[in-house]
Amino acid sequence: MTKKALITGISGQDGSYLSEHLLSLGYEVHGIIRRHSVAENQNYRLHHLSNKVQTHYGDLLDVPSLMNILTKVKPDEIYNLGAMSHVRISFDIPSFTIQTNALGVLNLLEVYRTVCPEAKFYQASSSEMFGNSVDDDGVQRLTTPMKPVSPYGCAKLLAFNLVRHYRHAYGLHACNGILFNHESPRRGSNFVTNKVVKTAVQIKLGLVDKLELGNLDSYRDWGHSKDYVRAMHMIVNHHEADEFIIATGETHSVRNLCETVFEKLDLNYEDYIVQNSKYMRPEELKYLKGDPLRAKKILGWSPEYSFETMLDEMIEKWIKYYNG
Ligand code: NAP
Ligand code: G4F
Repeated sequence: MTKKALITGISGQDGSYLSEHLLSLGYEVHGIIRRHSVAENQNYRLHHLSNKVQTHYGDLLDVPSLMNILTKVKPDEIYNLGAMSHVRISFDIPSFTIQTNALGVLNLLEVYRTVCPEAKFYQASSSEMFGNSVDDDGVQRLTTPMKPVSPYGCAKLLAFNLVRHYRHAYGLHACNGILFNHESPRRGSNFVTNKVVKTAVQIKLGLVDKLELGNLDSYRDWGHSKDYVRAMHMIVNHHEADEFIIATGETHSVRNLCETVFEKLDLNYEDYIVQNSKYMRPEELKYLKGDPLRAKKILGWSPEYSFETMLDEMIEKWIKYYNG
């Protein structure tokens, strides 16, 4: 029988790649989208899938919409990717962030356990939950203490614990994937990788002459979204509900990201970067490097993209875009 998946946040970066992946596996794919005043923005990452996925208006903060959609769809698998996903902006809209990223998850868990408790559930947990905790060997793993340093991280940690609690208390197949940063040509252009790539291409083409950034000395473990959505499906379909870290095990500074991208375009990043305090955070997460060993051993997951091939794909996208 055809399996049904329901994705919250289907219009986001991961939602669009996950839809493609599940369709390729023969799933019937449903997704929740929110109403936008510009109708085209509701599902612009899904235009190429418009006849293949079924979308429903809803919101994690609107319990009746969740109740209606889950009752109608009766999914076999639920992927909760919906969130206010920008860490710096979470300092500007902390209340909305906590409501969506934590209470929204509680809303969905309650409706899930009432309407379709036999379904499997995936929660998009985040390496931002670790804050500035690092093990002595310089990596974060499942046992590393979680001490978030942003409203976003605090909300994700509450949601992570709620998912754990619902699994234990109600016997639900509810899983957490703790995913480190992952990027792609579909990444929002106000996240640092896509901002650097887009602006470097604009500089190369003579469209702008500088790149304004915040902290250049933080480190991130950057993978590709396409690889990470494969992991989501593997986590949900593991025989027991569990928690996994998905990361590359490699870390780069924002400065090194800039150096690499500008070099690929035969430019020197030092000639163009201007620091602007507007892009700094009240508290910064300084260093991320995840340990993916457990996911590799137990799930058989491994990434196909490298840091370099991911950036090449993103550069190619912006060059094509500006060349019409
Ligand atoms: P994204 O591109 O920002 O997508 C977020 C999605 O959530 C969008 O479809 C957005 O809809 C939707 N959304 C926002 N508020 C909502 C609400 N109240 N109700 C329902 N949907 C709502 O993020 P992403 O990069 O794909 O990330 C997917 C998930 O993984 C997020 O939960 C994120 O926090 C988490 N995560 C991401 C990373 C990463 O590096 N990408 C790492 C770890 C965890 P609109 O388009 O209408 O705003
Ligand atoms: O690209 P970022 O905004 O990603 P951040 O904050 O690490 O969050 C992303 O990854 C999390 C997983 O760890 C996800 F949960 C979350 O949803 C999101 O996808 O910033 C990366 C680094 C930070 O240290 C930031 O301070 O880049 C630094 N940075 C420097 N200048 C900047 C800028 N970040 C942004 N967005 N814009 C800048 O101008």
